[in-house]
Amino acid sequence: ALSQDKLNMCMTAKHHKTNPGPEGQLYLQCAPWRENACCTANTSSEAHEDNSYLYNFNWNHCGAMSPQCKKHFIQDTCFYECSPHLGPWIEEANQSWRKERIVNVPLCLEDCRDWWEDCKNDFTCKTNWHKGWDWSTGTNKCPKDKQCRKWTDVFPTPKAMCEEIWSNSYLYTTHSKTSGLCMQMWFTGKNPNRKVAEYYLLNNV
Ligand code: FOL
Repeated sequence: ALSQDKLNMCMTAKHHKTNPGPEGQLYLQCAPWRENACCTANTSSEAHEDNSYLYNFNWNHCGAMSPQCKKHFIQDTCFYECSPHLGPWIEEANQSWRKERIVNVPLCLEDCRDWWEDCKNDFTCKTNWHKGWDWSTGTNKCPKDKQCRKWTDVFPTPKAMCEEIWSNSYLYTTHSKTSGLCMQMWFTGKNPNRKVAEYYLLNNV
């Protein structure tokens, strides 16, 4: 569109709808977005699959990812694909697979900390999961020069993980979910993130 409503829009990316709107049925962890979403029902169910057609991404690249860790990656996928309130953080991306991306979305402390805590006994080989994989088999494998290491060696802190894993999609904050100053990956009921986006839009930060 010529003019965009920054408080209610979808980024131009691989699977996002052109405009947000209601989706009768979003699957499991993506269900909180059903009243207004940038994802389709199909995308929401794929978000729960290993090696889904969304990005053919293999969470189990250093052995099986634990279920408690994987649930956060599923939630991140729902947040990334479904959120209609990311307007203040959408920027141009010169990438083959998307025209736009999100940068420095202020993530609530609990969401980042719980994610890292639930993954800290898992293993990975890379800090940035966007780039540098071996895709020769059709799904991402660790490149030869990157060995699997303990999660905590790759990501010493929640901040390191939340910021580095998706190329600074997220900004680590010490704001809690009740502050109104951070975006929530996990919520139930009415989407609390519109008010947060409104705040950042108004205050230009
Ligand atoms: N979640 C959040 N919060 N932000 C994101 O940006 C995000 N992005 C994805 C999933 N969840 C997200 C998409 N993930 C490749 C790898 C991961 C991926 C999408 C694509 C990929 O094809 N990587 C290639 C380079 C491709 C290129 O940049 O041209 C590689 O070298 O591994």
